[in-house]
Order: sequence, then structure tokens, then C-alpha cells
Amino acid sequence: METGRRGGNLTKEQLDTYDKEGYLVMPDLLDEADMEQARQAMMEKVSMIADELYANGMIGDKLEHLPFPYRLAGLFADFTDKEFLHYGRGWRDRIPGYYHLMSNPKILDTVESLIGGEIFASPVYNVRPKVPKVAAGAVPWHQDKSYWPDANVNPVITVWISFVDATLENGCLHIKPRTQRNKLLEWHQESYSGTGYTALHEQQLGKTPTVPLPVKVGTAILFNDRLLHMSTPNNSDHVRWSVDLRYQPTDQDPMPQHGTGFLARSYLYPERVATLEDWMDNRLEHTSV
Ligand SMILES: O=C(O)CCC(=O)C(=O)O
Repeated sequence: METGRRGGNLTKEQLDTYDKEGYLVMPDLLDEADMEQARQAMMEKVSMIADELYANGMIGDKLEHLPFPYRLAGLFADFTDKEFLHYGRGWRDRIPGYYHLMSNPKILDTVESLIGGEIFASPVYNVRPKVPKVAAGAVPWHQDKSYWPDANVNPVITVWISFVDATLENGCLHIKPRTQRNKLLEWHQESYSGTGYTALHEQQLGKTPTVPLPVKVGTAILFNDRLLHMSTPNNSDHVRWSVDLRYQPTDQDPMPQHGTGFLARSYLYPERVATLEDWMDNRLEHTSV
């Protein structure tokens, strides 16, 4: 049982599932309107990349006519893994659409059910353009906690959200249920993709069967930072766009070594909740002067 629960919108059945299985799938948590600003932010970034590639003579067509799932795949179609990684395997830009997504009340209500109403949005969030055939797209088995082994944060909740349908072909998330109670396993850094992903060896994974989680656009998958998970390569013709957001209770390590998170919800100090301007200026919370 996670600590500090109050309020929130999860049913008892959903909470029981989360507690027992270590993850919860919430189909249709977000609708198109909820996702619109974040999707615009992603498209803005893709346009910036297209402009840069064009200016450097690396492409002759910015592919502006291609729809969201296809444009970045088209732009990178003839590029190497290294050229892809120049733009990062996950993006953490400060574009307003991402703040609006991370502050979405539907997401915060869900997180509140798990950790209570004093909610800190972690600096560790990733917009993931999983481009076809790029080695960095496949994420090896790992526990998220391997990225912050020394932080005194418990729990960190990941809210993984699909921005297109995530399928077996385009590399959906895979998890091992009930592994959330594991201690932190000894990890190594994989060396094949150039990303420095943390990874586990096959023999560390135990006997728990793997559950693939193909989900429709707008679905959220919740899990904590000890659950074993990975994702497979993208063998489709389009980008598997997703976002993984993280939230934690406010009284724990804000992990500044990973960036600046923000106070996303508070009943005790509502006036301190970070505004868009605070977030854009890298402030943890709102302070009135
Ligand atoms: O989106 C993926 O492919 C992997 C996500 C992941 O590993 C995470 O959210 O921690």
C-alpha cells in the first residue's frame, strides 16, 4: 500500500489492482482536448528539427504535409542512430504544452489517489519520439529507480501516456506484474544503442511472465519506480509518440540533479502551486514577492 492517500478519482477496485499488480491501465484517461497543447509542443519541436536539418543541407524537404505520426519518421528515414541521438532519445523541452499536460487535473486526481494531495511533478519526464528502426527506441528491462538510486523518494509514480495507439508492432510498453515490491536490482549500462540506458540481465528477471500493454491513444499506464518494464523496437512506419511523466510526494528529494520539477498540487499551500511562468523560469513553486 502506498502511503499518504487521500481524495483522488480511482475506485477501490482500481487501487486494489494497482497495489496487487503494480500497475494500472486507464483507457481514455485523456481526450483529444487534454492532449492538444502537448501535441502542438511536439509538432513545434519537430518543425525546429526539420528547419535545422534543412538549413544544414541534410534534407531537401521538410515534409510539412505529413501528419503527426509520420513526419518525424520521414525526416529521420535515412539517418543513422547517431544522427537521431543528436536530438536526444527523450525530450525535456520547456514548451508550455508540457506544463499544461503535467498539470492536467485528470492526471493529478489519479496520482492523488496513490500518494495524496501534496504532489510534486518530477523533473524526470520524457517526451518519447520512438522512431522506426532506431536502436535507441527499444528500452531494455529496467527499474526506473536505477536512475535515482540514492534519492530518498518513495514512491515515484510514472504516468505513461500514449499519444498514438501503442501496438506490438510500434513498440508498446511491456511489464512484469507484481515486481514492484522488488528491491532495487543491480543494473548495468547497455552498450548497443548509444543511450546509456540502465539495463538488467535476463537471469535477473525471474519467472514472472511478461505482459505486453498495447493501448489506444489517450491511455495512461501507472506504475512505480521498482516495477520491471521495457519496450520493444518500433517496426512500423510511424513514430510511437508517448510521454512518461513522474510524480512524487512533496516532502521528498526533488532530485535537482535531473532538472527542476514543480509543485503541481497542494491543499496545504495552494498559493505555492507553480504557474506556467514559474515552470518556464525553472522555479519549483510560486512565491509572491
Ligand atoms: O516508453 C518507453 O518505451 C519506455 C518507457 C520507460 O521505460 C519509462 O517510462 O520508464
